[in-house]
Amino acid sequence: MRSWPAPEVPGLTQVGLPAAARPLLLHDTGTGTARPAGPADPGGTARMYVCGITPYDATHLGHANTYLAFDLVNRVWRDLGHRVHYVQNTTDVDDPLLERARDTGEDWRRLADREIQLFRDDMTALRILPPDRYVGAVEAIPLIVEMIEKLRGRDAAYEVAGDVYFPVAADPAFGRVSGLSRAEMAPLFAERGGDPDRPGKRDPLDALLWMARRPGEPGWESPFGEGRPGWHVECSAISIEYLGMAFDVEGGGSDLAFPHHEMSASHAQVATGERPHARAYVHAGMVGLDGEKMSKSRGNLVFVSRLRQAGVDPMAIRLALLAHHYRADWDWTGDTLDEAAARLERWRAAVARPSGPPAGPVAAAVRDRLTDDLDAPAALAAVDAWAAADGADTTAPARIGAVVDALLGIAL
Ligand code: 5CA
Ligand code: ZN
Repeated sequence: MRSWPAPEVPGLTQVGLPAAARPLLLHDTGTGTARPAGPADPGGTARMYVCGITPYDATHLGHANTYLAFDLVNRVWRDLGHRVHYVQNTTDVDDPLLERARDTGEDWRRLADREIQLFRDDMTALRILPPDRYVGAVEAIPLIVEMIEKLRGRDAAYEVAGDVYFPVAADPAFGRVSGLSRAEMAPLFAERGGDPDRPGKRDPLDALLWMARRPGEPGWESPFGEGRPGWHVECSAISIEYLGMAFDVEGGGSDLAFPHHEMSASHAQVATGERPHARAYVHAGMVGLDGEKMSKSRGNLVFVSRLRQAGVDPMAIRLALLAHHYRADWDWTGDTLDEAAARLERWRAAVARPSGPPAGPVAAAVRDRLTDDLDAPAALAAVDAWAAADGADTTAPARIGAVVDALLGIAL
């Protein structure tokens, strides 16, 4: 599937700043610790998989916040001199998409294509670096079928009334991704698309790999009957195909830690006989509106595209999101955007000055704060301090513009 256009990322050594040196530390959900993420050698390639949207509605600020967090990871790695191999999926066939299409009478494929295009446009406007591979579930069906065949070959798949399930007991490492106990898993599994009470399952937590075609729904041929893929196996199959095992970071919002990333890892580990699936599982916090998580099912959404249509500068949206730590849960309010727009104006005025305080210490502070588990709010504070102070360094405004562009993705 087509990705979206990449914004230019200025090299900071080209504008006379020193090379970055401190490795990136990221908080890993399973271990609860911040650990170095990415290759050890400076010229090495970092590999990242981030779960994409289910395209049945427009991109809201919660989605944007999650993709922005991993955009910072991408930018910090590049600044360190790494090449980045970045893969993202889009769940272009799944229950919520088919339900929405049925409710509105629209063809599900048309709905998915339209929302994917809107997502590309939103990501482009927000200057989110595109994945090198953007892969839809539908186009990945041959990979998914191959992976389910591998699981069947290892006795790690069984049928319930024509549907195929994965027995979680097949993976001795099940539970390491989320770090949750079984008692904590049970309610989350039921809440997030699982079917713990289905008769015939060996374990309530066993996850659906393949769903036999239901009347009125699309289906694809497979050795285990016509049907469509389960959700978790989609991300296992796509990530392994394009990144291999033990890639550096798997990312998404915190609602994906369990069951989605846990199950994807177990499928991958059992199918390949290797572990881990990813070296670190990194999760962004949930953005809410008026005290509730922003979600399509709750209908309390602020869409990026609506704000853009209303004439809001996408850089103000980006700054509004950056003002919150990526792992925090927080609420969007009317003030969030006003404050960001005011900051953007201050920064633009500051880089338009003929001179300012030297850029070197600011670049060092922004890098320092970002490599420490992406502390964007502290990085913004360092730029705020520069913008508020006077200085005689005539190279500084252009250099600060490059720092803010390369590391924070803000075009001033
Ligand atoms: N297609 C699957 C992943 S394979 C999916 O979860 N799609 S989604 O459209 O529901 O969400 C896309 C991404 O946005 C996921 O990483 C999810 O964790 C994140 N997300 C969803 N709602 C919010 C929210 N309110 N705040 C922050 N991130 C969110
Ligand atoms: Zn996923």
